[in-house]
Amino acid sequence: MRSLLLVTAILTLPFSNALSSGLTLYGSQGSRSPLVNWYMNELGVDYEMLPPRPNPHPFGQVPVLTDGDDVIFESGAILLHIANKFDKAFKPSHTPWVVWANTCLDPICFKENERGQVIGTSLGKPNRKIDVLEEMLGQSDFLVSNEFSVADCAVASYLNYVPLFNPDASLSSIPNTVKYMSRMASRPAFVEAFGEGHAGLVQVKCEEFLNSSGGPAGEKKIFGIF
Ligand SMILES: N[C@@H](CCC(=O)N[C@@H](CS)C(=O)NCC(=O)O)C(=O)O
Repeated sequence: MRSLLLVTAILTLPFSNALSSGLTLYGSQGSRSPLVNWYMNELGVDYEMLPPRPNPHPFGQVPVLTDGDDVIFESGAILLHIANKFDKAFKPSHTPWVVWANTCLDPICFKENERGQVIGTSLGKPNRKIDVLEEMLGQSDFLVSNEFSVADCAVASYLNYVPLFNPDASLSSIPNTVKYMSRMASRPAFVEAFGEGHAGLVQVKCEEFLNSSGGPAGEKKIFGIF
C-alpha cells in the first residue's frame, strides 16, 4: 500500500520541468519571443510559457524571461542569459552576433514607422553588411565555427521574420542567405517555436527567391533537399 502511494505520488508529480527550471517566458508566436523558445528547444531547456500580458517587463513588452527572482528583458539579453547558464558549447565569439542581430540586423530587416509598425524592409537591397553576411554564408552553413549556435538563433530569427512581415520583399539577390534561412527554418526546434505556418511560409518564399535568383539551373533544382 505504502509503495503504491509512493508510485502514485511520483506519477502525479508536476512533470512540467518548467517548475524545476524556474524559467518563465512571456510571449506569443506572433511576437519575437519564439526566438527564445527556439534556442531553449534546441538546448532541451524546460520552461513555463505564459501569455504576453500581464508581464514583469519594465516597459510591458515581450519577450521577457523570469529566472527565479531575476527579470531579463531584451531578446538578445535573454538569449545570452540562457547561453551562459545552459549552453556548454557557448563561446565568446557567439556574443557579437547576438548583439549584432538586435542592433544592426533588426533595423535592416524591419523599417518601422513612428508608431513602431513594420512598413517595409531593406533586406535584399544593396547593403555592405548584408553583402559580407552573404559571402560568409556561401562558405559555411552556420555563422561561427561551422556549428549551430545561439548566433544562428539570433540572426536567422530576424532574417526569417522578413517574409512574414514583408510578403512582397524580394531576397533573390542574396541566395546564400536565403538558403541559410531555409536551413534554419527546417530545424524541428525552429518549427516547434515559430509554428508550422511561419516555418512553411519561410520555405515557400525561400524557394521563390531562389527560383528567381538567376543562379545556375542545377542550383535551383536541388533547393529543398540541401
Ligand atoms: N528590442 C526588444 C524589442 C521588444 C519588442 O519590440 N517587442 C514587441 C513585440 S515583438 C512588443 O512587445 N510590442 C508591444 C509594445 O511595445 O508595447 C527585444 O528585442 O526584445
